[in-house]
Amino acid sequence: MKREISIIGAPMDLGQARRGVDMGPSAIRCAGLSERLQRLGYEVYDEGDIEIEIRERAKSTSSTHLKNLEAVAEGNQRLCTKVQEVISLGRFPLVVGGDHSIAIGTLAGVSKRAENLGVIWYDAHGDLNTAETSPSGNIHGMPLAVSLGMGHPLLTNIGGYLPKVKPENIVIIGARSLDIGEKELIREKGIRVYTMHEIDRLGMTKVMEEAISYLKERTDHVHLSLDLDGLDPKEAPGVGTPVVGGISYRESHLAMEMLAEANFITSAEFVEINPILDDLNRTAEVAVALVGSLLGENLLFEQKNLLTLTSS
Ligand code: NNH
Ligand code: MN
Ligand code: MN
Ligand code: MN
Repeated sequence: MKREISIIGAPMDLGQARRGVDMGPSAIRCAGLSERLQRLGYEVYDEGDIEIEIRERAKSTSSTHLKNLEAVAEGNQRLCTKVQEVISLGRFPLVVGGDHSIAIGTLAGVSKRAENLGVIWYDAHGDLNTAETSPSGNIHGMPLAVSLGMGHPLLTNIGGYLPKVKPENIVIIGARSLDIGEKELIREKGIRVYTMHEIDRLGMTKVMEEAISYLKERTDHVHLSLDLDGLDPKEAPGVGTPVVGGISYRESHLAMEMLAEANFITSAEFVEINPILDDLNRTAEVAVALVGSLLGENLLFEQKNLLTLTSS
């Protein structure tokens, strides 16, 4: 029975334009992440931060409109290696960002052990752009496409293999800002998406029940990639690309609690927390509270067992 968690900070801000998201890992630590998990009974190892090039030295060298391409790729290769190391020790990898481009490295790290990695992408956005469809050249809008094997080879080849995930093993939750090329890709690949419309119509309970049984049927490991902009900006204001009309704080807790009950998440990441844009440290505090729910706070309250977090 494994009850060990490794926190890995990825202070990445090169996948998008706004300053400050590199301070996300620090903000989450300040909000009491380790202590929260220790109180739940886990053995917590803080692995510190992955080395990421500073912005001032990170300009792309090759002829591409993908911003900071090489430095994003290098940081993600390091993250992939770290995640694999943590997994080999039998620990649950909990990656904290940093912008969402770090999902490239996390997924490269976690998908190696899986035949059929499942991914829950909790986000206002699809992050399914490629160099051709990206409106911005920002790599944080691309990690899910990259993980499908679509995109610049410096990114798709991280970890030395591709793809990391199959389209039918992905569930996107909370989408409300999808670019045209992303919508086409979703249709073409048959990716399962619960937009805000479905969350409104079905309710979060039904959405999560469906998502969980869908993934349980077809995957052997499931990664949660949670972009704080999936939540409504009223409740999580410290994000670089807020989109109104998002998932509520309570709905998000419900979603995390249902994942804890299903006991099948084997890795997770919380991204896009930008303390410079925040209202004090509120968004990091929301993230820490959601991590608590994901890792069984409510189960403990109900006197059920701690999650086992078995990794294989
Ligand atoms: N779709 C836009 C882009 O590709 C915005 C992506 N921004 C995000 N994604 N925060 O989660 O640039
Ligand atoms: Mn995202
Ligand atoms: Mn987003
Ligand atoms: Mn396995």
